[in-house]
Amino acid sequence: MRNRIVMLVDLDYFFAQAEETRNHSIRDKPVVVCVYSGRSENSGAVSTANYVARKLGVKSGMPIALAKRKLQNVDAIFLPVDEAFYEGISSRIMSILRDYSDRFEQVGIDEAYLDVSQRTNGSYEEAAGLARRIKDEIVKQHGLTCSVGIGPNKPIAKIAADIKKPDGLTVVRPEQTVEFLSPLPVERLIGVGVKTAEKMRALGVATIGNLAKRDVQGLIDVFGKKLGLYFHNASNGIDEEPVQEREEAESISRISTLKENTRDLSLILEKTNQQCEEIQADLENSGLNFKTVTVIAVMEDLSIRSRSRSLEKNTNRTEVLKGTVNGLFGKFLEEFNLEVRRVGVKVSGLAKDEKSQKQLTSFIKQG
Ligand code: DCP
Ligand code: CA
Ligand code: CA
Repeated sequence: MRNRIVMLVDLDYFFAQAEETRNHSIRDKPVVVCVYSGRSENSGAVSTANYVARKLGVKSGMPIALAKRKLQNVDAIFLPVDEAFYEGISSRIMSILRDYSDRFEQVGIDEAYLDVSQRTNGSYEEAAGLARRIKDEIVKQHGLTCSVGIGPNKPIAKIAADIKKPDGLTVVRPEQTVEFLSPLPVERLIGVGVKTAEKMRALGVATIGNLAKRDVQGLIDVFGKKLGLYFHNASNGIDEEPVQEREEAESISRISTLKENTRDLSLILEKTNQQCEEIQADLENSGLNFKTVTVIAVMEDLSIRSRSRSLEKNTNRTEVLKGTVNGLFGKFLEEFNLEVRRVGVKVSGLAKDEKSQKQLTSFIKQG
């Protein structure tokens, strides 16, 4: 049987690196991307930070105030998250990755598994070359680095990608898996959290190698059948989960902050029209159309409001989307008396576009 080869591609310090691409001058400074809760100036949490900031002790999930203390004597850049901007980059990179894979599975905004067994003919050598080409293309097209792990299955590819960051490329051949996994702490395995790790440590199991040497029945006695078996297999580098396309997105949305709070419909529509066009591009790329349109607004007092309208039948026409959004926001402003701070558009009730379906069938028939 041919080698199975799975690749995990994960973008480095994604939100912060995305910010660096639109403002090169912040590159060498600590960059911290924040989710501001809006309650007071520094309330909220760090979403992510570049490696300059990480060296100074800043981490994802940390309170913004703490990050500011860690960086108080340096020229650091604090920015609010801009999901729409990152989503846009992400979807363009994902479509590059999809083109490089036999089978593709996106698992987060900045990472995906690629099954490349077929196109590399089971050669790890070729897979490494392919990974280098992918890395080059993402740098060339988007100016972003990523870290790649290559292995015989998903968990090994994932652990391999995490081992060397940023801009890493780690290849673990089937015959190297035991040697690769053995010295790593058990927490590296998916499903081993702090509590389980403690329990394992109490049994004298600290590394994946220790775990692999345990008798399966002993593990089943302690953790139950399902988990015991899983730990046994995982620590021995065994995993059969296929790389599988996820279900279609149930909705596509964009949200962003207005330059200033406003009740001016034309200013709002300027932003939402842009969002509608981005959504339309996503729909087009995935051959989908929509039935329901939702407008979302974060008001000046940070309350969130939304209004929806469902159409008679599915469509993917931008004019219909823009028109519906226009109508909904017009009514919306009559209904609420506050100024609007952030606006968003969401389409749902997604279905495969018949036209693209037909094209696909006729394409198959011809082929
Ligand atoms: N993210 C977040 N809050 C967290 C973790 C992550 O908002 N607690 C967001 C910001 C990250 C993005 O998700 O940029 C991707 O998460 P990763 O865990 O892949 O982390 P990064 O890409 O930031 O860093 P790394 O270079 O370690 O992959
Ligand atoms: Ca990442
Ligand atoms: Ca990630």
